[in-house]
Amino acid sequence: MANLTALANELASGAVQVLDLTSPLHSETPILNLPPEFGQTATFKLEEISHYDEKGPAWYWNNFHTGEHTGTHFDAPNHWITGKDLDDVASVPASRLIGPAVVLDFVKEAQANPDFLLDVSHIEAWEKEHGAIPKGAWVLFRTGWSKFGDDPKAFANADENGPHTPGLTVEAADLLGTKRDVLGLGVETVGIDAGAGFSLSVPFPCHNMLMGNNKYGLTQLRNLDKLPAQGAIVIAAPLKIVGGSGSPCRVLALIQK
Ligand code: 23J
Ligand code: MN
Repeated sequence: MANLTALANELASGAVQVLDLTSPLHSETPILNLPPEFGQTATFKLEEISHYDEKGPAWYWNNFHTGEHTGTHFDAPNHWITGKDLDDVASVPASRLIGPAVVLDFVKEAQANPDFLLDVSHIEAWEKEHGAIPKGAWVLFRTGWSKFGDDPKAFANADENGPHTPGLTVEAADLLGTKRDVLGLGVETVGIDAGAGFSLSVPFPCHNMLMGNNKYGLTQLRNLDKLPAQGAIVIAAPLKIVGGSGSPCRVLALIQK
């Protein structure tokens, strides 16, 4: 109780700030493009119902059309075959939507090499410098990729060999999946796996090992540059889609000024 009163006071005074880590959701929001033999996700679309007009003289509202995995979104365990018997997005406990955030800053590496893969040695070196990844943490992989977020072509960074965006090695995905008690992995890119994730020795290792270990993904995050390496609290709020594999998601961070 005392802690929540202190938090309320610090929110009111600005000593604790609320950051929005969410990308705007609109018809140009980048989506994942899989090879053409696979089913494709949908872009976001608004469909107007009425706008203070003959269809509704005092009200404006829309229907919307979107993929579950469009824009800043949450990957639930049942999104991947390895987690097929685990939680759908509606069953994820609310207590597991909020946790301490750690921010692993690999902007320099991703800038030098868009195919940069975070490996176990990087995570261990980060922990040596900043302390252990706490229990129940959101692990946020900062790559600077969000600067391309308003340019779908640059965001996908694809050539004839497919997309080139940073991600994690199989071993690093296994570390987060099985050797750290985390909520999940948050990234700035279109999905939690590298652009070349399909061609790794375990295809899409982050999906495979996080979903398979009842952990979650958060994508297309912004403003990670405004977070400390340790000390922020992150709240993810996916829609409670019954049976859903994920959802567009508002992601907020609390930071101490
Ligand atoms: C389906 C297949 C491959 C991938 C993805 C979805 C995602 O990235 C996603 O949004 O979950 S890599
Ligand atoms: Mn997804």
